[in-house]
Amino acid sequence: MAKTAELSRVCVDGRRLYRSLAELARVGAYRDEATALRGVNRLALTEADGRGRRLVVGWFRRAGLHVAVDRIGNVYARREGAEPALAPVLFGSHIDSVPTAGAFDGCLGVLGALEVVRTLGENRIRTRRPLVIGFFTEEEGCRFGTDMLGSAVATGRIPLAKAYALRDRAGLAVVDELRKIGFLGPRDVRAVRPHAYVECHIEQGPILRRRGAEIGVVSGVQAISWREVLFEGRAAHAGTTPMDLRADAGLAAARLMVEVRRLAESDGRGAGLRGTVGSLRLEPNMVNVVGGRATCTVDLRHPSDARLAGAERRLDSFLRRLGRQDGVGVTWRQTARTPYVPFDERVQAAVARAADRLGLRAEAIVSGAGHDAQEWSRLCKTAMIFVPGEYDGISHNPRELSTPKQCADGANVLLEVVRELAEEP
Ligand code: HGY
Ligand code: MN
Ligand code: MN
Repeated sequence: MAKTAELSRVCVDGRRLYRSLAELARVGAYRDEATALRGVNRLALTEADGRGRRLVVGWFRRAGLHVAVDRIGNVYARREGAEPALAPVLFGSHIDSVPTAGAFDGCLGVLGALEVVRTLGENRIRTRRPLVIGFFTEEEGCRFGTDMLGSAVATGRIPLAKAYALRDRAGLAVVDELRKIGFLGPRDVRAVRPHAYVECHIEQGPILRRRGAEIGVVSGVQAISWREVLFEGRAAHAGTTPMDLRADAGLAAARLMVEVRRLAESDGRGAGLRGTVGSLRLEPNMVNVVGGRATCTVDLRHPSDARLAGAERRLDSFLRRLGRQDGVGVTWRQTARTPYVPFDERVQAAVARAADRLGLRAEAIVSGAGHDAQEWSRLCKTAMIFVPGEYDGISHNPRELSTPKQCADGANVLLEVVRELAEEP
């Protein structure tokens, strides 16, 4: 791999990067009652996501990039290389968000990439390979039920037709929502075959900050399992129905929530099993009616595929027992499932070297969160750059915060790694 030590050293404009993060965070901004902070809600393919997309596409065009949109709404912005026929270096992330987001999740990777391109342009640096910035549809997965959707379609894990048919809780389909915001693009979803992929992202956890590390060299992404569980009991009068005559779907859901926590805690502390029941809908959800139906989601994660599979089996048998115990119907379906994904050693080494050249303390880390990078690693050599966050790296919460230095450090490492990859034959 060509060493950028021979290449002229340039650095990003950290203030401009931070300003662009703040400006994008104003799209979909809301006042968060729980934290009294300004949060971000740009759920995938909503009107706010459409506005955020248009803002960033405008910045891509003003930076001289050629923008293309594919049929699942992924956006690619190309900077030509000295040898246009060579496969490009792809770098980016996502700008869709959970409903209680901060300003950095995903956006740092996309706007950090834009900052890299702006910096190369200002310094009249032409890379050998073309560079392509990407942002991908529905990375979060929380509106249409499966994560990294756009990247999974672009890399062949999820068929386009299946993605189009996914519906949100209101029954709105992906394809219609893409059309509604004007991002049902013409480009074939498999058109981009990168030479390599790099993603800069906030860690979204406490590890780097607690260890005093400035850069995370991400070795891989832990395995993820999402399922939706439906409990079907019997709605009944809260006052007249004796306790032994109830088929209470809400009670069953509560027992599931406690069991998921018990499963995770019994797996031992540290990098073990993580289990979350993040969404729970009770019907008819009325003060004087026993819950007739309860729909909830279970998110299980583990760095070990075998240990995650074991946890899934234990959960399956618990659900079967629960149905008999509470006299409710129990059905469930898998909505997302990805194995542990290791990243490419060579690209990880380039991240570590770049951090070293920049005098930044780097540590190896496994990602607890899912990322677009894990999908692109199916097609090309891939790795990620993490930056630490304040307040124990809290994320999916408006309190999410990485400092201007932390963001600039990540973007400078991204600049170094992308240049190195882009000089490869
Ligand atoms: O759920 C995740 O790990 C990511 O935020 N999509
Ligand atoms: Mn993210
Ligand atoms: Mn996220």
